[in-house]
Amino acid sequence: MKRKISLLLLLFAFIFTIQNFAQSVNKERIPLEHGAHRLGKRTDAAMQHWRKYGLGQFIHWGVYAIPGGQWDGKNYMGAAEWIRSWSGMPKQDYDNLYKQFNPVDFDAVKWAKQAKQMGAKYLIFTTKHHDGFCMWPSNYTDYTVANTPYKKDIVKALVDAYTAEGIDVYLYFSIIDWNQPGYRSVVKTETDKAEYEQFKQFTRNQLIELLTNYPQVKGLWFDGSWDKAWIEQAAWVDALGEELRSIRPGLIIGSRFRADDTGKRHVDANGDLIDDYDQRFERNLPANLKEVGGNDWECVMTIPENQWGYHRDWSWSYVKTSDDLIEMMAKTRSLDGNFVINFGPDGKGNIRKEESDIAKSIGKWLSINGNAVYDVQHSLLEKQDWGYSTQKDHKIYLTVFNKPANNLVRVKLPKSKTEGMIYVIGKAQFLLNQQPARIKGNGKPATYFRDKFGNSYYDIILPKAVQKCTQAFVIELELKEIDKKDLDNYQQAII
Ligand code: H76
Repeated sequence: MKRKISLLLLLFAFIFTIQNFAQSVNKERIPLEHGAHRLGKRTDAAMQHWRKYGLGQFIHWGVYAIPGGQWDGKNYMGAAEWIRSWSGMPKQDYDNLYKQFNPVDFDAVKWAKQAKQMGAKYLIFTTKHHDGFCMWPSNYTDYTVANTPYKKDIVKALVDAYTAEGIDVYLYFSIIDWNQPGYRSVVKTETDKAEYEQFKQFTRNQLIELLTNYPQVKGLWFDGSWDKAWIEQAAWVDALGEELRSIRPGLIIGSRFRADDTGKRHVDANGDLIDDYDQRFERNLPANLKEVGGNDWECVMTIPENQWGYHRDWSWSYVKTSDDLIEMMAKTRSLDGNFVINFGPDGKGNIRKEESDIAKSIGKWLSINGNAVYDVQHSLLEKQDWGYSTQKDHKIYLTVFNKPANNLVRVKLPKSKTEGMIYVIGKAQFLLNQQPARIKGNGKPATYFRDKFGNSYYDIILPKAVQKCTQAFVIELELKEIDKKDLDNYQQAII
């Protein structure tokens, strides 16, 4: 008996040691001074607010809107806001374009009202793209809107107009600056080093200037931060980030600002997200929640394939429809991200018709189905063929993008984690016209059935009005957890 006990003890000790060993291997982390400074999501009010947005508007506007992807009779197929760098485009011509910048049709209030009507809850605006042209009168360079025929501060006009509409403003800022003599993509020589130091100070000055000039701004959206020269400055950039956050408590900065000590971007060498939300999903959506990795994230999307600034010619790539964008927005929300649609106004300050039409039609859709998009999270339901689902408290929203040919939406319910309990649908209605859904059971007047594998489903027959729907529609459900043995009573009760 004694021997048995001591053998057992020995066995336990052995298991314990192995477990400890495995844990310490798992836990072994690369020590980083400039990696993620927090594990998991930010929990403060500013970030909780960010998480509710659902839909944002991006605006790319600068002197590149004047050529609009074309110069001297030539059509440049690359991104219009990059035209200065495309071979064939004379740099000198580009660098003088600002002398013509005079967007006489620009009306910040009109843009803000349109964004509001579309249902956007935040704006990201290009204060400075890679060309270095500043849409605000910066004290640190002459290459700004102040020295154009237009003269006026565009950033201020937009911050004020959007804020007045209740739309939060984030400032896009490119680290790359082709107009600054000190800018380098790589620092090789001592001269480079000295010049780059100047550039770093210039960048810091401009960022502090932006936060000082526009106190309403909620965050900074960085781009062009992939250069080796910038990545090598990880420690300095990290300190700058802290400084910016101290100027504006609650400031939101995505994963594109800084690299970690080892040069890794977005996620650090330990796999943890750098800063407040994942900015990798540009023009691409994650496939599932696993890819999201439990982080906040955002997808910025162009309407044509890859045009951000105004391009006169949209004929050569697929141009997304409002339905395409609604599907992406629904998918994004079902995976806990924010979806942002880009607009590229022309050189006069007009938003093109294709974009205005999209804004209108998304706005119309959201005015009915907004509950499925704003202030929601991914739902308890697994991904199903008819579309995407989101959840707020006990309400689940099904955005049916693929209307079944048999007009029957089959909803597979999650399994209850509590022994003896099952999920049933307490209430179901279409947001479309607030009609209660007719729910069909298994040939008898019931709402629910189980297959032989123990999966539970509801079959929702689409009413005539919904059958005619040519766009995605939303069904709102309320799930209930009930005792399995009460199912029969319950079915009778809700018919
Ligand atoms: C590459 C690149 C840039 N990042 C996008 C958000 C656009 O600004 C594009 O020019």
